[in-house]
Amino acid sequence: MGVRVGKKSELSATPSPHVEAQLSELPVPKDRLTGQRVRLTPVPKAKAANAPTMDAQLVARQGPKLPRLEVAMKSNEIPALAASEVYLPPKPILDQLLRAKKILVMGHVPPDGDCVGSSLGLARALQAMGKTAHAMIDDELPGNLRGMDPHGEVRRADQVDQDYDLVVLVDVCANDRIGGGRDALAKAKNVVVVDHHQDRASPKKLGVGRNTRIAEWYAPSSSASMLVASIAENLFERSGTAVSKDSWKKIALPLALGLYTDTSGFTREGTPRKSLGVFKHLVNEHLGKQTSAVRQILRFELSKGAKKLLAKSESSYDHQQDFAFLRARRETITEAQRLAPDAGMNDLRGFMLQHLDDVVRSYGLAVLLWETDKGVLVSTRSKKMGPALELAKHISKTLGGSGNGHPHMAGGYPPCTLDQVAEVVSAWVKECKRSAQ
Ligand SMILES: [Mn+2]
Repeated sequence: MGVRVGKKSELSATPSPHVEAQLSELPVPKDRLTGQRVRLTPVPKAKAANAPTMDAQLVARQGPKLPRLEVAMKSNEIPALAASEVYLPPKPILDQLLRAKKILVMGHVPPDGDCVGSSLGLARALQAMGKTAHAMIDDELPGNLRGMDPHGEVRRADQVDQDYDLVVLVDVCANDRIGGGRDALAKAKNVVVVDHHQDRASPKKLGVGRNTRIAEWYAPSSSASMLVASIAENLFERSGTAVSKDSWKKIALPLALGLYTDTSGFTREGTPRKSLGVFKHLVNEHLGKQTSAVRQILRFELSKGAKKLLAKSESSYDHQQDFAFLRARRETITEAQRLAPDAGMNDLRGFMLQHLDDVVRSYGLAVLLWETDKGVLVSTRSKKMGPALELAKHISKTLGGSGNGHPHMAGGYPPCTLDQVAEVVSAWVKECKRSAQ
């Protein structure tokens, strides 16, 4: 069902879906949650060589750390690469996109840079081919992503038309993660899914009938934007579309930002060199070689009062358990909103997510609980591959809601109270700690 096509080294440089699945199913071994402690304990070389851990294998496959972005852009160490040199999209995907005249491209909620980048990038690429195409994300964009859509091109579910002949899902493959977009998806006769997460699409998960034609492209990539970049290049070539400099600029900018955000600016452990190469190509070829101007688009500042209040949200930083736990209750969030009237809910949450990404560098596992009136948005991060996804899946298994993501960065949305989720999380961490002893 999942068509996996890819060229050369990007695929071999990233964990195969098989390996990822194995990782997420593994019980949490001794060193998973206590990365720091394990590093303090020297492992005899011979033993390490004989029995490398799954993590060690992954890191070995992914190669050494990437150079800093500024350095990489100037040096020849990382060659610029067209995305189509790295990935070849499956023919059924390109065929459907070439055939369709009116297309809706959807990303997930809450949105991240990659889903904004890939949906906007693909919609604009299709427009450049003379098609009618709309990007849709059924949520407000957080402050740091608003600059990606200055003219409000990205539609909400109640702004889409009724007569698309193709619906494309990017960076997501389930109808419980697209908000009100599920109605338009249910009506679709043709569906294309472009995703780099582990889950695969099915008629049931998409909420479509058996007669709906589904073409799926799953590829283990650092971002969906990178896959869309390859799709755009291939579509233009196959259709013989001459794309103006200005159009390419509008297409390349969201894609470059999608790549940038999904890899935390190419600092995330295991980010393949090819990802940076593709970013370099987009920026050098289409964006006037202006890396800093590209990154500038993501700048956003919360009011000091709101920052302070959110910083005061319940949090514990436990070095012994190697665990940072952040909890934002509805009351705290409402007060922060009052202090920062210009900021949206996703801005406030985005601020906490940034903090989460920061603390996971010092703690093996970091979790944010964000209480809403419908449930609790859970975000998990782990230094190593595995725990973040294992915990997200454990929460959804115990409390409901979809739990999914990457081995080091996952989330869920169980329909219950913050205290209920907090209890499950604490118990899981304690259990991991206990079984590690
Ligand atoms: Mn993504």
